[in-house]
Amino acid sequence: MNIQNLKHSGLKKWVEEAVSLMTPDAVEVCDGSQEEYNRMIKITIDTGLATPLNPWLLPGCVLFRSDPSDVARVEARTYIASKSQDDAGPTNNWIDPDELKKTMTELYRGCMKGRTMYVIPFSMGPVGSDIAKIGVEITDSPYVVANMHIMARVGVKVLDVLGADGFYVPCFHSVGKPLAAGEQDNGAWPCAPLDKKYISHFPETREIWSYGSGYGGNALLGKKCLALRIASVLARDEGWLAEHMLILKITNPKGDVKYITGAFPSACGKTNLAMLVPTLPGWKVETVGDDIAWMKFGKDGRLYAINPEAGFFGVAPGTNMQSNKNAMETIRRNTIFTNVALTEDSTVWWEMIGYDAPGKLIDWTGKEWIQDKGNKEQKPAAHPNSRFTGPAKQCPAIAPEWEDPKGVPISAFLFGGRRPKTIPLVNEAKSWSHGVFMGSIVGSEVTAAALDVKAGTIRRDPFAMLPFCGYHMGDYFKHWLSIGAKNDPDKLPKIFFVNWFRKNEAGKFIWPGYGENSRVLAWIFDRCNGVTDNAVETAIGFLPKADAISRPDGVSEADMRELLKVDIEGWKKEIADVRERHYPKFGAKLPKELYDELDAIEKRLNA
Ligand code: SAT
Ligand code: MN
Repeated sequence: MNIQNLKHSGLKKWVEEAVSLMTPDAVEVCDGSQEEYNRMIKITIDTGLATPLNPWLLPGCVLFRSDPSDVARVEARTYIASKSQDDAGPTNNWIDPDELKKTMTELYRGCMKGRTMYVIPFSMGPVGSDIAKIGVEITDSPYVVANMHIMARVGVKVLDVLGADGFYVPCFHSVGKPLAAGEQDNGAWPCAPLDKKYISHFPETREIWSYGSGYGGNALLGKKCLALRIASVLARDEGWLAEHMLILKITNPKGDVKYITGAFPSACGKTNLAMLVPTLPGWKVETVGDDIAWMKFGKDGRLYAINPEAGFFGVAPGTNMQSNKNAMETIRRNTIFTNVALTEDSTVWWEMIGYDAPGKLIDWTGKEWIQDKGNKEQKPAAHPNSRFTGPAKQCPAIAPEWEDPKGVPISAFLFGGRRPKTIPLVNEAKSWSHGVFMGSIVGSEVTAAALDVKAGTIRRDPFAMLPFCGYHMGDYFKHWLSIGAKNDPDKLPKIFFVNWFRKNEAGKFIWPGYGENSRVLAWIFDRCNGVTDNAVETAIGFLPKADAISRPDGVSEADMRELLKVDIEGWKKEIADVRERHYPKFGAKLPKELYDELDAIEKRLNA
């Protein structure tokens, strides 16, 4: 489609201005068709960026290898450019919006020379849903177009809903590598050096400007940039929630259904939990979303969630038939792999895929790689942040309701992190504000010392939103508290803290995790279903009674007692850590109610 087809005069003008600034060789408005997807893939194969995979074993799949400098989100180059720095808060990078736009306009000038500009109209959420939002991404990367086809709903159907004057979030993206006359990428992943990369958000004007990276959340602007950073601002202003949460559907043996959302920092198995295969007989878990939840109150006073995405952008290493059978089956066809290893028969391999490397591989840097299990220093064949982009509709466990425009009614929020000590297997908040307190202290213990932290400290990532909140985190906590104050407490979801990662003295995990987590979900389900005799009230919240959670193989009665006890000394340290090292990071905007919760727990622990 060409620009003349655009009926929305504001959109047309915006695209025309972008064309004169970025001077592409051609412009194309994406229609979202299969033909278009196939053409994007063909272009990337022809320019040497993509490798087609074995059509019998992985039909419709391709592999990309990015530049070694462009393998993850770049938080240090991600900006919240609100008018006032105080609105971005102390945990976001900030540049004055006028200054940032000036700098980036110069970078954008002529940046698409030698390339085609693609204009991608996309809907985050089912097209036409009241909870959904529309964005339009301008990009010079066919890899981005193909990924957006999978991760969002794109094309003509979105333009139809947008109409002549609908609201959309304008998103600029360029890889930042113009081509000279006759020059081609020739297999070299295009991107700009780190100090030229910018992932910028303008919350007041609801705009996203990204430059210099072609990878993941830096470039697929519907995901973290729109669905979290910009949407969190919209949600604050409009009284809803845009959260970094999975959404799952759970059915008990009687056929009763509940929906649960959950926030976990990275590397806690969020995608695995969303696609869990229960070991508990008669229970069923289905997937609505694995990464983001948008939630609004319905007329009945309940909170309804949609998954704004249409695909999974999941971490490959560690994904296998035991950790996540449903993900493995989702990505057998029509999937884009990025930075995994290539086998001799043109399939894919990664660390902890469940079997040894079959022969000689090409690693993610494009070099020959032969597995040497004796060599502990051997570099991995797949990049640790290598990814699959797979259509959600291909997931065998996808819930039939996953595209319901009304969303699904939420009964519980889960928060959790990797905590070898102190935090019990599961713990229900006493109240909404106690639950917000729990969300605000989420974190994982640092296992290997990093530059800025020593091993054993807790790296806290409140609500798993620290890198994704488009405004001051103190105001974000306040927004969560106000949701509780404004709505019927009996209709609000209950809030739970879970921890699958407790270790014993010998450093071994006490709880087996994965499908066995269904035992904990069953207790949570019952709590939401009005069961009251399965819990005891303690200083830190409601804990399961000794036999309220059935024990999986290998977990003794003593283990269970350990998993469910109130570790008074551990909690006192936790409280001190939050008081001294965590809450002060948010400055004067940290709501007093959260300090009140801290005081109240401390008092109960000392009683
Ligand atoms: O690259 S993404 O931001 O989409 C995924 C992630 O880093 O969490
Ligand atoms: Mn995520």
